[in-house]
Amino acid sequence: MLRYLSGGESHGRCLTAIIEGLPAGLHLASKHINRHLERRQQGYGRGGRMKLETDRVEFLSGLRFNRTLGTPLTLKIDNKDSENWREVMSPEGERNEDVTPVTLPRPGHADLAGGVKYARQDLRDGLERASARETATRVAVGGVAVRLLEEMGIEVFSHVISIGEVQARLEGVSYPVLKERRDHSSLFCADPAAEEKMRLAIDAAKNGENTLGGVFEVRVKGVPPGLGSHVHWDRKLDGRLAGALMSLQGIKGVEIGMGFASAERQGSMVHDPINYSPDKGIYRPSNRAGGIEGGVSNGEDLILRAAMKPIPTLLSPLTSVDINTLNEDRAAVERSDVCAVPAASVVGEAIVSWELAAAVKEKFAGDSLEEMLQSYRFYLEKVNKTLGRGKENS
Ligand code: EPS
Repeated sequence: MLRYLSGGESHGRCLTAIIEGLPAGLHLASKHINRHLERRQQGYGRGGRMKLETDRVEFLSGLRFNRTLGTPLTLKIDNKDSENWREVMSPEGERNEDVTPVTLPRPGHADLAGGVKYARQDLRDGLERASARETATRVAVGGVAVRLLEEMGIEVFSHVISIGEVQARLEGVSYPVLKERRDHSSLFCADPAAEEKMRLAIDAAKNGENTLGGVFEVRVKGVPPGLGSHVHWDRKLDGRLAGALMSLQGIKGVEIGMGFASAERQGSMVHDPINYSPDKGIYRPSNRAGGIEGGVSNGEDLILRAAMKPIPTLLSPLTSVDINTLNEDRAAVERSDVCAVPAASVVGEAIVSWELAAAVKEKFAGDSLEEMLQSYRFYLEKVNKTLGRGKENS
């Protein structure tokens, strides 16, 4: 079983994660993680915090000469900004009188619900952990998962498809072009014309002291059929991926393949026919299902989309209530981002990578990478035979 726990507050000293269940012998270096961490810090519309941080991973256990040991892998990312928050976030000692408590919860953030649940008088006790700073850990952990998936030829890719009301038009854009354009876009959006309009929309939101959400898409290539299972609810791959994406800060909706649009059409316009040709074997001429049927990957690309609400911290705040005085007032203002959809797309990629790596580990269990790969190849041979592909069929 592949699992992890993470710790860390937004303005505490550092973020940490411990991953358990990685196979031994996986090649891993900080550069494999830092490339994703760097991307997560980018994106037009982010606030001042990202100028202070340079997220880099440090391995504290589980790795020896760039090979995993099969022991718990401990990761650490420093919060550079913590230097400016020593007094406020000190783990020990007496609280300084100058440290003003946060008592005006921001609508849309975890401030009020978290404060009530954990019985905190200073809402900072909860908001520090609810902050999207935590997503740096998810990206680091996802980067490790990406290394495992790469060994199996599985590639995870994400891009932004809308910001506010501006939608990217991507009909007919091939996958290599999509990747190329995404990598050259300040919003990780593969439609340059839409990107221009999205930037203007972000500027307008900023000028109006407002924020903007949007939608990102995650695609996965090279997924073998058979990840997840139809036999029990908590093993269904779509349920696990959707649940994991929903757990990302700000996400209010997830769809797979045709998603919500499939509810408006008749069955023949929704399901993907099953075809056969001697050269391809059994194949699917379309992929409206987004690569998952019955909770099991069907060998097609996975296609998932997640909708992010606008950031709850507003420079012109909504009405709130002071939890001490019960007087209505404007919500607290914290330094924040105007739009973090591009960053969320990088986190979404990491989240999907992690869930897939966990599913891969379950299906091709092994204590060493070699053992896992052996099981993987054996299984693929069987699959190809069943689907009438390759020599076995001639
Ligand atoms: C966040 C508020 C901002 C964001 C932060 C998420 O942080 P700060 O309060 O320090 O300005 O920048 O995101 C990150 C720190 C990050 O690394 O993504 C929030 O309240 O959720």
